[in-house]
Parts: sequence; structure tokens; C-alpha cells
Amino acid sequence: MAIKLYDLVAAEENRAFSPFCWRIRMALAHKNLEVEIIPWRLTEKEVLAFSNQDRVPVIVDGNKGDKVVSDSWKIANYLEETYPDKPSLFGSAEAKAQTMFIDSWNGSLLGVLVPIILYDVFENIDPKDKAYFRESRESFFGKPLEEFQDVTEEQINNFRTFLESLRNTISQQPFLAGETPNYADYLVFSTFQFARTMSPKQLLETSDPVYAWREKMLELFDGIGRKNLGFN
Ligand SMILES: N[C@@H](CCC(=O)N[C@@H](CS)C(=O)NCC(=O)O)C(=O)O
Repeated sequence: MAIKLYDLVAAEENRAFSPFCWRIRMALAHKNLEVEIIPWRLTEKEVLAFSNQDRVPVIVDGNKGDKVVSDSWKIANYLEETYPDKPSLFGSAEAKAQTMFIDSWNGSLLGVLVPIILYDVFENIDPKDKAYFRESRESFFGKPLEEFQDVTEEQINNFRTFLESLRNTISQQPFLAGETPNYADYLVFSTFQFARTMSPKQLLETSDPVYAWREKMLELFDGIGRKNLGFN
């Protein structure tokens, strides 16, 4: 049976843009589990009521009596524990512990990225989500969305500089996880997929090793990343 994944989409159903959902889409593909994507928009809170919280990703595992799990890290751990015979998402308990650090570093990367693409996200989300997006994000950042419209060269350079440890690592091995990708790669890729999906800005130079790594990530699992609508 399939695992249902509630996945945040923009105006078009094949423009899925949540970084938290993308890491789970990649994790499900890595484990070769059948998935049914349920497109979800920010204002459809009532649709998630069954999960007792209001954010995606949420999975409903049809193989396990419709077990409901929310929160990307909890879902990754659930999949790893529930499907031990499928390819491992972490490789070992030690690697899983270190992946928590990558999750946290990736959270900081998202913090650098979001102000750069926030206005583009606003422009591309479903029209019915715009008022909620404006209100929630303006309240979070304490300023109007319009103040994110003009992005400076310095912000882009800061983003590229922030990538240095990722760049160093993937210059010496094909993936963050080594010879083959795992959840560490999916975590960081999800941030780039968020940017690619919602923003026309060229954040990476094509000569950047991070660009080459992102290209490889886009091709994985029959190109699920590339098939999703995106700008670059
Ligand atoms: N810690 C959660 C974060 C999930 C999250 O923030 N999801 C966003 C989508 S990217 C969401 O559902 N936002 C709903 C909202 O903004 O109202 C996880 O790792 O899954």
C-alpha cells in the first residue's frame, strides 16, 4: 500500500516547494516506498486536523494501519525504524547522530536563504494563500514583505560564502554521505530545491561544485527533483 504524503504546493500542483517535504519525498524514494502525494496549500489547515498539528510534511502510512507521523525529522526516523530492510537513510547510528548536525547547519542555511527569496515565494504561491502568507511572514519578520523585494549582491555573496563547508566536502567526494547519497544529502538538497522551485534568482554559479552536486541530486530517482516545476 502507498504512504500518503501531504506536500505543500504553489499555484500549480507540480510546483511543490517545501524544503521540509522535499527531504521526505527523497527519503521515501530512497527507501523505494510507494507514495501518494496529496497536494496541500497553506490555508487548508482543516485538512491536517487529523494530525493534531498544522504543518507539513505529514505522512499516513497505509502499510501500517494508517499510522500518522508529522515533522520531517520524526518521519525520517519513523521510516528508518519501520522499514529496516529497505536502504538505510543514515547508514549507521553514529552517522544518524552526525546528520542531526547537518540538519541544524541546513536550518542556518535556510535562515540565510529565506530573506533572499521571500518575495519570490510570495509571488509564486497559490493566490488563495497570499493574504495568510503576508500576515504570517510579516508578523514573523516584523516588517512588510515589500522590504524583501530588493536583494543585494552582498546577500547573494553571503549565501555563497555560507556554502563553503558544503563545497569543500562535495569537492572531495560525490555526495555529502560519501559515494552514494543519503538523508544528509536530501536535507541540504531540499533547501536548494525550495529556492529553485520558487525563485528565478541564479544563486549558484554554474562553475560552483555545489551546482554540479545539485545537478546530480536533481537526477536521482528518475529525476523527481527535476520534474517538479522550477526556475533553474
Ligand atoms: N519542524 C517541521 C517544520 C515544518 C514546517 O514548518 N512546514 C511548513 C512548510 S515549509 C508549514 O507547514 N508551514 C505552515 C504555515 O506556515 O502555516 C518539520 O521539520 O517538518
